[in-house]
Amino acid sequence: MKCTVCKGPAVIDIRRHNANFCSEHFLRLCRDQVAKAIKDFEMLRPDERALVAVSGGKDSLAVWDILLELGYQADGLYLGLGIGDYSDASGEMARAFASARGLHLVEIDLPTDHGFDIPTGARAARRVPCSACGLSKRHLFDEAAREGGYDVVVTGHNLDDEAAVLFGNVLHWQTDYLGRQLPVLPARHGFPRKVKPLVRLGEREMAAYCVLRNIDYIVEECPMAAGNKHLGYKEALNAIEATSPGSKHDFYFGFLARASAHFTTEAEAEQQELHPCGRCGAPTPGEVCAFCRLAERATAVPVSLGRRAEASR
Ligand code: Q46
Ligand code: ZN
Ligand code: ZN
Repeated sequence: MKCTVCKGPAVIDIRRHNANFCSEHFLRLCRDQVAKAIKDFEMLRPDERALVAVSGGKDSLAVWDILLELGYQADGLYLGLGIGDYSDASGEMARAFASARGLHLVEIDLPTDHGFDIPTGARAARRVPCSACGLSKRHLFDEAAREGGYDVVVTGHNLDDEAAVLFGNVLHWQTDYLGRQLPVLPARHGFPRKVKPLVRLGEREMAAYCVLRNIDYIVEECPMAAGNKHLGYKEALNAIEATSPGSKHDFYFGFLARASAHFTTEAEAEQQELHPCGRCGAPTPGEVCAFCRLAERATAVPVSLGRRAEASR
């Protein structure tokens, strides 16, 4: 297998590009794809400060690395979710990456700083863990970006993630979500801009990127992900992609080019009705935001004392 660019020995094939790459040209491809996404969707300018939501997984560490390689100003934000050993190990990966490179990592620990962990919060609020987790992450990322004076929050969602979310939203015609499923959400109502620079790169490419760049990342999935519908959607799309390379890309980018605008009016209408949360000031459609309500219910249940004592910043 030879590199399509230089004819040297290739280390990876990318079927949707019908091409093979050596290490150097693969790393260049990853940077070029991120640069193209940033330019096409006007995600980020070099004079802006970005806060990268880092989980310790391959995608978020890779996007942080690529942004720095491209010359952007990017700090990291690690959020400790209190999900047992998984959180301990993922925090260590994020810290090791940052300290080896002398980068600034902002840390928030849900059990220490807000008095509850995701498993407790989900049980108390009778939500599935990923729902309690997702709303906590959105809230705390926004808050940290506002407090730190960052212009934009960056997440490591890749093409596989976005195609799977789109697949689920189309399957159930969740039109309000479809209107917001964009690689850039502009800043408004006190929310910072949110961008997903990895939308042109797949999961397998991000794992290869980390291996070739010697980035250690947490390989285990979050234990709460078991039974998560998105894993099923990813498997379904992988089966389609195997027989028809490029399908995920066409599905997602075809949606952005030809369909997403049809759903934005509904999403915009919801945005208009936001006002500050009575407790924390975050924009919300109700009196009290979803995070404050979750925190209130979750802290009514004592967090296991062991975990609280263990949690550290
Ligand atoms: S961390 Fe949180 Fe994920 Fe774990 S609880 Fe679900 S959403 S699966 S990316
Ligand atoms: Zn090459
Ligand atoms: Zn609030």
